[in-house]
Amino acid sequence: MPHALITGITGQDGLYLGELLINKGYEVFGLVRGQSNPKVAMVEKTLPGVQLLEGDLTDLPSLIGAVEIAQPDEVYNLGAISFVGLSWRQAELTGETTGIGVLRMLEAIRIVASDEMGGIRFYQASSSEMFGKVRETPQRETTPFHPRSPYGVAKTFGHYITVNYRESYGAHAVSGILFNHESPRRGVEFVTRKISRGVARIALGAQEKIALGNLEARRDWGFAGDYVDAMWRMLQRDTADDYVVATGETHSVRELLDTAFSHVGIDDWSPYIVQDPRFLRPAEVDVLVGDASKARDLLGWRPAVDFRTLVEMMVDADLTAVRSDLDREDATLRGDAAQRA
Ligand code: NAP
Ligand code: G4F
Repeated sequence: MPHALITGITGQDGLYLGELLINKGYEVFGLVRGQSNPKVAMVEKTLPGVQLLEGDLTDLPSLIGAVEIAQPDEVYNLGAISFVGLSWRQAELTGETTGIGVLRMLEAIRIVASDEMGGIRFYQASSSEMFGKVRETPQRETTPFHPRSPYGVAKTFGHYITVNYRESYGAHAVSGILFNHESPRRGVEFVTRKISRGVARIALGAQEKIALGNLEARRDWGFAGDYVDAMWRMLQRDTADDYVVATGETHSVRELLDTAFSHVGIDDWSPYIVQDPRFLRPAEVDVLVGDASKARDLLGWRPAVDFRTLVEMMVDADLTAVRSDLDREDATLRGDAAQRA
């Protein structure tokens, strides 16, 4: 039974990857930070049999301890401060976690593996944010980086230190340059989920408006469940390399609004959207679209879920969740009224 250690197991990708690896027969270990992380129960329910280990990407000894206990064949480094907007407000923490955290994870492997680094395969969750102010379209593995946020800068460090450990120490270290990927498990701070949840609440009468920033930004949005399969495929290759993972299509936030609102029968969404300067960024990534032909040719990877299906899946999941929240609130109100009567 191969062992895998996943940092960021409480996040969107950690959960999908954990499911994929358990289904493939792996023993899965997950790094969880904090002394009482509220997501532990949810992770244990979603990933039966997972073994959770204490650790933090800002604390090297805890990473060494996790690698010693897990004895992993594969390490997937998904942990990060991943919200670009937050990275300007907490730039130092972002650098420590999203950037230097990669170096600490690689060092933990090097120390435990006693310089035989190649024996533990390493996946780094790199990002299309590294392309930033894009130098060519579509973006591919050879496109130069021009990051536009502290997050993008930290990811660029993480990418290059991964390449450097491959070249310096013979680490089997892979960098997956993934474009935006979403799902019903996406955090509510990201634009896709903010919109799918807002649309569901508006359709059910629980909210009046959604406040958004730049509606013209364009992203290459895919489904997270498809993308974790690409991560696993990368680590199965005998040679460590870098791969772009993307759908090859780009859509604006406006198109996202069109698709989400039309799914609940609303054709004109303008009365429901307010533009709020708080959600504009100091420097924007205007357009991203990836060329995943290397992943297609060498990994046999292709996305299965298209943009419309993804958005509709997210709105449907939020309709179900919001309905059940509203039912619970109703039941509580009825219970309170019955007690008063
Ligand atoms: P996510 O849902 O925000 O999950 C981030 C994870 O990082 C959480 O489990 C979080 O733990 C953990 N984390 C944060 N700080 C940590 C620390 N100091 N030590 C250990 N763990 C820490 O992100 P995601 O969407 O699953 O993305 C996974 C990875 O892929 C991230 O590195 C992200 O930057 C990268 N990426 C994502 C996309 C995308 O579109 N989703 C695209 C390219 C790259 P808590 O739950 O305790 O906060
Ligand atoms: O959903 P977002 O916050 O994702 P962003 O910045 O593209 O970052 C995500 O994808 C990266 C891969 O390219 C990952 F590395 C990163 O970890 C994260 O998963 O914003 C998408 C776009 C931006 O241009 C933003 O300005 O949507 C625009 N936007 C407009 N209004 C908004 C909003 N974004 C958010 N979060 N909230 C808004 O109200």
